[in-house]
Amino acid sequence: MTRMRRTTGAWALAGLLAGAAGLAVSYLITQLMSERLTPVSAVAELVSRLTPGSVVHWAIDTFGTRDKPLLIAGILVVLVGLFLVLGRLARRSLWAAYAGFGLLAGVGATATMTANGAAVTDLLPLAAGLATWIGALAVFATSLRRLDAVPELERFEPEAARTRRRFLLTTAGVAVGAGAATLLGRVAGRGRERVEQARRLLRLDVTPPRVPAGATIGVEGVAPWQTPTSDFYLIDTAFTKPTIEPRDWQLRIHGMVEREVVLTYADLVRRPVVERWITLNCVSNEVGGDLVGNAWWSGVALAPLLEMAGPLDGADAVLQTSQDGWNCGTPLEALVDGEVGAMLAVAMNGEPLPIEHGFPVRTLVPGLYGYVSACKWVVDLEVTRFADIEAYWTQRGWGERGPVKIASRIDVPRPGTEFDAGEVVVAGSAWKQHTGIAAVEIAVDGGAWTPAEVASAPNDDSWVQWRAAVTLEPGDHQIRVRATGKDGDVQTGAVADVLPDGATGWDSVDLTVRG
Ligand SMILES: Nc1nc2c(c(=O)[nH]1)N[C@H]1C(S)=C(S)[C@@H](COP(=O)(O)O)O[C@H]1N2
Ligand SMILES: [Mo]
Repeated sequence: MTRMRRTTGAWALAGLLAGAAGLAVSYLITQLMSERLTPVSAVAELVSRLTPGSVVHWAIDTFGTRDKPLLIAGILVVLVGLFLVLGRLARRSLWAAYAGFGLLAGVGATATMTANGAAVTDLLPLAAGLATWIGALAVFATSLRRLDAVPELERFEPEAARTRRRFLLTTAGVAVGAGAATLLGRVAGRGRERVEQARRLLRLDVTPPRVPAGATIGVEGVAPWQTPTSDFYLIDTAFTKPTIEPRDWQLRIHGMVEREVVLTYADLVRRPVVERWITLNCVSNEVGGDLVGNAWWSGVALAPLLEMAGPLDGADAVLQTSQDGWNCGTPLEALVDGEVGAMLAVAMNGEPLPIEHGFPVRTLVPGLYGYVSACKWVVDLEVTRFADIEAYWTQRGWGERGPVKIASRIDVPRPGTEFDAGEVVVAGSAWKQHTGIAAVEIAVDGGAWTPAEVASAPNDDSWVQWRAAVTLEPGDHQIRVRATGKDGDVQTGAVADVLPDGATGWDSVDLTVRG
């Protein structure tokens, strides 16, 4: 028994060091991938997301706006405690300790995958961290088992001393390794940190968003008319997000043009600012899906820039290329027609673009799906012909031009909601950018279409909210929605998949009225 107790501290230390090594490795990999969140900060975000608003307000009042670092520090303290416990547990059952680390990784994975814009590759740092936890603990356990096996009487024999030395060497090795990974992570993360810094220091001549009166329909549960930046959907193929300092950014406009134009960031923001509410949506958005958002974008009109370059006759496309190599082909006419309002955006909802949304500059073209138009981290515009190019998604079977299709969505009630007999309020959003929504209708149980009330929108490029009240008999019901564009286009009920050029079909909700 005394022999066992002798190494309790050593087992706990092993747990701590294995834990620290795993954290360090996952940190290093997130920095190498220039990810926004480490597994720990993802958990911090999840915790603050799950915390009631009143508690968050209290925390901000009490600790200032730096509640996030505090939360991260708190999580690290909890982790240190758990690592020590898991180390001790490993002596009794190595597998139980592995399971404990697995559980912690599971929490990290949940937090990572529920964060906005999560992709499976975001789990890579976590997987590497878990492998490190298990590997390091296994190495420690082997060496500690040997130490535990030394009989009390032989503690001072040379053999025992050698075993102890081996453990101490392992300890030092893991500690140095963890320290080195952390330092390397800091170095690797410097690029992103510098860009975040530059972004924070930018003073752009843009106005903050003001949601126009009348745009909100006033039904709780409808997606907010202005999508908060932190909830705005994220789609890109970039494994590591480009980190570009404004002073290093350049845009080259070339190809079938009279003269090549090269613009720096300073050149760009010196030009008149244009600002507009624009709803952006993804061609991969399913009927009823949420790959759509509405924001207040500030930037510079694209048409005059292309005019400066002077597109040549015969050109009908612009191949836009991102710093990460992704590209898209956009109809030239949508970019040179000033009325369309295509822009190089530098700010979203009154703040410089977040790195994930394309900092420092991205394109926006009202009326086109993102995959053919909304190039993030844009650095190159080549005026060309569709016949001569194949962009990233067109190579993969998606439509070449990508005009948005009219869509409407039911946000309220949630599917399966039960009501008492009486009036049921149905509400949601509808959009057809650059055309505008003229009407929204609902139909109960396949019956006649009846008009819904449509809120106003400041322009035809942003979505509208709508609501309708219906009185339903007891029983199960299905409500459908369809929209009509200002061009008279009535949303079709024909069901089409998102591939190759956007889903069609009516969104519906099933609900029950109690008798
Ligand atoms: N560089 C780059 N830009 C990109 C993409 C991409 O993969 N890489 N995806 C496009 C797609 S498919 C969409 S829907 C929008 C999404 O923009 P968001 O992530 O800011 O919402 O960006 C577009 N711009
Ligand atoms: Mo997309």
